[in-house]
Amino acid sequence: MGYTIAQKIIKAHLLSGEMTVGSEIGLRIDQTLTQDATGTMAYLEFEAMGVDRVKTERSVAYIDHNTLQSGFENADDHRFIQSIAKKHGIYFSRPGNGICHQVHLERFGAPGKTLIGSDSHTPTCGGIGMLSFGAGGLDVAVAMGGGAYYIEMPKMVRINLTGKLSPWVAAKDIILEVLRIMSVKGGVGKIIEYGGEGVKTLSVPERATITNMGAELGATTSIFPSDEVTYAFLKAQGRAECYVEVKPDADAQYDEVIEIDLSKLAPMAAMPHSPDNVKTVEEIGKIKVDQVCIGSCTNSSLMDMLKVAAILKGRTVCESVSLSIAPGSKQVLDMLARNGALADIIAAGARILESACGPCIGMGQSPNSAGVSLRTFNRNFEGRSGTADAQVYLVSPEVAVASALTGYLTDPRELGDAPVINMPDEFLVNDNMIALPSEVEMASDVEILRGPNIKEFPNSTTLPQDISAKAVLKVGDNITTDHIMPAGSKILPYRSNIPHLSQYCFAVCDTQFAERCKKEGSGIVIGGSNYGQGSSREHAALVPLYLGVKAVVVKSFARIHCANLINAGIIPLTFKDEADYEKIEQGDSLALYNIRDCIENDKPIVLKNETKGIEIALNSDFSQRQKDIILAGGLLNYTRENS
Ligand code: MIC
Ligand code: SF4
Repeated sequence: MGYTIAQKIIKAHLLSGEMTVGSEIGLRIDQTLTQDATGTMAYLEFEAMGVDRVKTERSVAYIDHNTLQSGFENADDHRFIQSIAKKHGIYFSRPGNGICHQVHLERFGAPGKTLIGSDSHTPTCGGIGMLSFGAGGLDVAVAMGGGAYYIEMPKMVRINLTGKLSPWVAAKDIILEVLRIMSVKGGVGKIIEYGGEGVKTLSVPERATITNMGAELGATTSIFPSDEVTYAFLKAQGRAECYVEVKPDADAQYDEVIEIDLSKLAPMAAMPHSPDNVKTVEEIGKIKVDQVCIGSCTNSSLMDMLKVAAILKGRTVCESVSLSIAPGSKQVLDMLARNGALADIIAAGARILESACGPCIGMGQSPNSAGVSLRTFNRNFEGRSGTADAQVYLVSPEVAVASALTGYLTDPRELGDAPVINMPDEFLVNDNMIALPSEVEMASDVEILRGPNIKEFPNSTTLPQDISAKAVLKVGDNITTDHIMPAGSKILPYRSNIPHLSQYCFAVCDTQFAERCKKEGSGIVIGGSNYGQGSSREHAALVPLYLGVKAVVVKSFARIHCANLINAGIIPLTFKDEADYEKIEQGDSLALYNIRDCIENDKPIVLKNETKGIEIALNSDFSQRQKDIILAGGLLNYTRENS
């Protein structure tokens, strides 16, 4: 039997386990990336592991999330990360150089290699045939130290692309169609591979838009084959030497096959408040728009920006719309500036933002009250924009810019002929904003610069025999990490200060949550299906740990969050019978007796609801490694015990 692309790369990087679906495998990781909002914590964890020099082929620390700097906190954290990078052999992408995924695709990603990043959109590099995963900061720290990255061997899904996109229909519409078909939990436990005749019609940035938003499917990762289009992109980046061909065997077996005829797609939008709430622009109709934001790691490539500039040229943004544009990297911005496209964007009245995440993570540009915001981003979770009652729609750059001109949601096909944009033969390569690490022999001279914002991360203790705690919170399905640990301009600066962050934990669902946990001293959280979808932020586990959460009992988990809970020493448990979710109310007294023994010796786990006098059966299908981590009280304790 032949192999899929992902299976081939996994096989070449397999350190432990067997490639049978559902069993745990350990992978050798060639490259890592961090961004600043998860990076401070990842590097504190890396320090705690006591490794002198990273053991990967390439590790890069990016500064792209916390660039608002409304106080000293972010600038201090940047200096901390820069000094750590210098000392430990990590490349440092300085603030202003761009969004991690865009820059990594341009400058470092390589087909056939593995990458993990402390950001859920790390699969962007799947656009060039790199097997890339979003992970918690601690997993990235372990990989930097030369350790394996563990996942459950996923199922393989093939999305067969046929035909060619019509004018004004974009790569964004392809992934919105996939989201419409599969939903935000349809990708859990799966790797999505794109194939078919339609692939060669898509440029690398278009492929990267698609793999980027595989994160919204809950997929383990997404990947395209590498081909002559990939080669041309890498060559244009001056990196032809890292090209290798990766493609599936002709007889590769897939667990699921989905067919998409590109020529049948129309411009689409994901409506509030979920990326899978997808309809065509025509179906949604002409709603009035207040704000349009173009950028983010999904749609900020040179190609996207040139398209936007060509459409804006000689026109003016509608009087009632605020249009902001954030080119994804310094390379993109520099090239736009040099070829005059930036002037066209400015002349039309767009507000130019720094090459960073910006409004995507609520760092500025919050919409007006109940405002309708069209964004080329990847997430439209409630409140993420910073305005609680904003209505955020996810759209292609074409729909975004057409709507910015008219003032209402517009099918760009109304604008006449679509601009034709070709990929450049050569990108402007200038890596002067990537600071190199110190030479090994000079490393001991590098001083680590720690600001007062950096506090210790919470320590967990070994798992006790019994846990008795109240159900401190009961929530429904599809709870995102933005619910558990919100971001935005007021909170993000404190990513290295868990005590400060803790007051905002679950505030979107229940403003009393943190206080209640503190009063109780411990707690168990009850949730529905796809709990913890969205970002990779391990703060969504570390902060509940700090607040005394001992276990989370839900219908099902999103992959990265589940791993983060285990790493933090919080037990992730699922109902054997989902209907039992109804048998627990917030405030009930719960107990997990003999939990240590049950986990250690594979005995059935029972949750006792002492308030209602009933017992509820829970699943415990942990790997031996996961069991050992939970028993040790988290991955750091486990690593200390085993080193
Ligand atoms: C996001 O898009 O939600 C983020 C902010 O990039 C997160 C990482 C974080 O919370 O720092 C992600 O996607 O992992
Ligand atoms: Fe940054 Fe938004 Fe991409 Fe997250 S999704 S990495 S916040 S641009």
